[in-house]
Amino acid sequence: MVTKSPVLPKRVPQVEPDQDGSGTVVLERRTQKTKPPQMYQVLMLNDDYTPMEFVVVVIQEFFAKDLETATQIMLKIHLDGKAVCGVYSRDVAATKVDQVLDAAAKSGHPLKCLSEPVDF
Ligand code: TYC
Repeated sequence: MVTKSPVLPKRVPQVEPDQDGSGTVVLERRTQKTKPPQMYQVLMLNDDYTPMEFVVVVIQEFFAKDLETATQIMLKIHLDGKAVCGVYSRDVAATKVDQVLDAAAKSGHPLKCLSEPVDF
């Protein structure tokens, strides 16, 4: 007669093999092995020369914000000296900084932007 082996859950519980031949197995709940990736915030800095309208357009264009949100961020930069425009993975954050600095340089504005690890 052909007997089917029972279908057991594959992953839960985790059963460690009987390593020392004692017949004892360890039921173990594994802790998470992978950490979430470090994220980077893109900050824009205030200056006395870049027009407010230009900053609002840049924030809308490169950080996908609507007009009202972009205006609020621009005003925060103007009043506090800096503000976070968005939080991204390292490469995306670096690209955003390049895009902003490029657009500012092409328009002749001294607008500055940088990225730093979150919890810096
Ligand atoms: N302070 C600028 C002005 O009064 C406006 C400004 C806002 C500049 C934000 C840069 O990141 C900036 N024209």
